[in-house]
Amino acid sequence: LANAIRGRLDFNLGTSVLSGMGTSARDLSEIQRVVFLGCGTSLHAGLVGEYAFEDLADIHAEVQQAAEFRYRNPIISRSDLVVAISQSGETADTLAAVREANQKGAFVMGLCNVVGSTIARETGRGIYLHAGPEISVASTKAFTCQVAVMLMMALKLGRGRRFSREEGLKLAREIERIPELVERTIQQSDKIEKIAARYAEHEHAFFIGRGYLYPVALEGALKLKEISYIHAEGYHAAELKHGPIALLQKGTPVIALANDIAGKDKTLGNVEECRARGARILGVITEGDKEAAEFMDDFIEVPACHPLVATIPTAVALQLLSYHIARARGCEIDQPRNLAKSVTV
Ligand code: F1P
Repeated sequence: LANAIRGRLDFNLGTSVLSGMGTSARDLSEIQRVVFLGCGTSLHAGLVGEYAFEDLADIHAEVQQAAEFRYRNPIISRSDLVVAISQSGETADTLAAVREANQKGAFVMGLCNVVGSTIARETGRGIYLHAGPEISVASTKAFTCQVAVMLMMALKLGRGRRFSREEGLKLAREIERIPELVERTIQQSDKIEKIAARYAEHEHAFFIGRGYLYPVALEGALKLKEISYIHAEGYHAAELKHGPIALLQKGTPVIALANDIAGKDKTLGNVEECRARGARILGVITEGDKEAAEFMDDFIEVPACHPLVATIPTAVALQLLSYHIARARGCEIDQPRNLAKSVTV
């Protein structure tokens, strides 16, 4: 993670991240829309990218499922920046989408971890994450690095659009804190292990979040499914009552991402609705937030930080939760059944 951040936060010259993209600010000034593409964890990272680009860079951004790209007739033009996100750089659906976007003349770049991978080569320009080798099948540090790099890109492109240089520097300093925030979250591993033991026997779980934490809720559910084989679904907190709430019964685990950021009160309201149906609530909250802690049966604290940056320690807390639940269930964590590191067909 520190590698992904290092050397890219040069805000005075406006070059570091852009030079990593193999392009110039002038090329990018023509861009009208940013389309993020990915599968699985990379798709969830793309959703954070969408929020960050709109919020920080004031550019129309959207995430599209790479898996569906070739089965529709997606509208992509020369004024689109297409960002293909892939840890392995070999995922077949993402690669097919890259080829189609290339054909349509879009400005296509890759966000890959594996140097020299097919997507990295076929995009021609892009950023390597330098997240180190992902030993386990389920993507973990690639997600946090993808998010960190996209925050930096959004910050770079947004300077002078949405915020002043001073505000940009403030957020840059927050991004620089990410390794420390993650370290502090990892230090809670023993506490998370004890909490995990209370959730390891269940066969279903729901993850809820809103705003920047919505994609993290999706990713938390995916990690739990992948490595512990618990049926887990991530929902926007407000979507729960549009159907899924019917599934809640006494003891059903609901993991509520209720960090102290915009929308927290609404999420706490949703927690109350779940509690009224007998759900057991595990909250992820901001360190020292006594008000939020009151709503929870159990809680994991993550350090206070900028809402965009909070996505990263929160994701790490959920990765640790899945890890400990999977261990308690005796699952093979690094090589989960039925999963391949890169899905090349
Ligand atoms: C996409 C992905 C991973 C997942 C698993 C299967 O990979 O869905 O997110 O954890 O490894 O593939 P990639 O395109 O990011 O390499």
